[in-house]
Amino acid sequence: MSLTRREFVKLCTGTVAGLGISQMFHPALVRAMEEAAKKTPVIWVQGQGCTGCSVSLLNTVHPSIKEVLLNIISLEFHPTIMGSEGEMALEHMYEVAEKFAGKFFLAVEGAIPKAANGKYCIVGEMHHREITMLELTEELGQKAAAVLALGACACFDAGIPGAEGNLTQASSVQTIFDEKGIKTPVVNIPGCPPHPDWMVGTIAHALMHGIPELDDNGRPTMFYGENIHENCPYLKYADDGVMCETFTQKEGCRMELGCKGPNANADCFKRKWNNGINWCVENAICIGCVEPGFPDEMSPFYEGM
Ligand code: FSX
Ligand code: SF4
Ligand code: SF4
Repeated sequence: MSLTRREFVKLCTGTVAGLGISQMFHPALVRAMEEAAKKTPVIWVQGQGCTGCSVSLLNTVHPSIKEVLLNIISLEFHPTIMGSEGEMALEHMYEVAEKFAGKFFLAVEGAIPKAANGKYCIVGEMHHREITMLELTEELGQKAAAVLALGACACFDAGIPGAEGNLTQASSVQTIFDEKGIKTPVVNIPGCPPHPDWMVGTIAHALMHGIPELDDNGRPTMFYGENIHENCPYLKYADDGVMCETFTQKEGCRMELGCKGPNANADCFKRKWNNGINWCVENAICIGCVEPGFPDEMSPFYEGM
């Protein structure tokens, strides 16, 4: 079966009658994703990151990670969760990239260091030759149908590895592509880490309908199209000038504690995290992890304490 884009967006945003946000991946959508995934492999590579993006993916609840890995994503390579390793795994990855050239999706987690010819991030070794994240990104990136840049580190200014100092010249996927003239489309899925739904949902959309609508920062508008402050449950306190002095205070806006919600665009306020249980602003503040310039331009994270 297939869903129209409109139906998919309805399912993703939970606007179908009777479908709550936490149940955003409706069984019909899961079946459609299973069909689409049979044709399109995903290769997932990791550069400079903390593996938090992968850990976040493993926290997906609707659908479960078991469903995602066994039925939805034809994941042919993933350094953290695959059973294979070493040259055998790399050979398989290159074979898939060759066989499905122009058709597979490349997921890039983490930044790509350019300094020292990429030697700060070695992803493996083949025939006694070290393979850098830089060359892997260029080689596979040229062959992919599209690249999903996962996490703040793979997007914009390369997140935490790209923060002030940046001795390794950590760079995002789009930066590398611009410098090398690689035209493969890049979808940015920022966040440190990104919400599992943002990753699974974007991959599902790419598999079924192609690249989703993107904003000026290359992010899917279906997940990053709304401002956190404008939709925050604490907005009424902000408007009334009622400010929190501590994180434990239940009533009051967190702006004076450093909240970056006014500068952040993502649907955390309604999607929430940890299977819809809570989100950053409820217990702390938004640090603007989905925006270009994170973390330097969002620092200091905490204020007034
Ligand atoms: Fe970066 Fe991914 Fe931040 Fe970590 O690996 S987006 S450091 S939470 O998770 O790349
Ligand atoms: Fe805006 Fe943050 Fe205050 Fe919410 S807590 S109203 S996002 S400044
Ligand atoms: Fe990132 Fe802010 Fe969303 Fe938390 S609330 S995940 S810091 S954008």
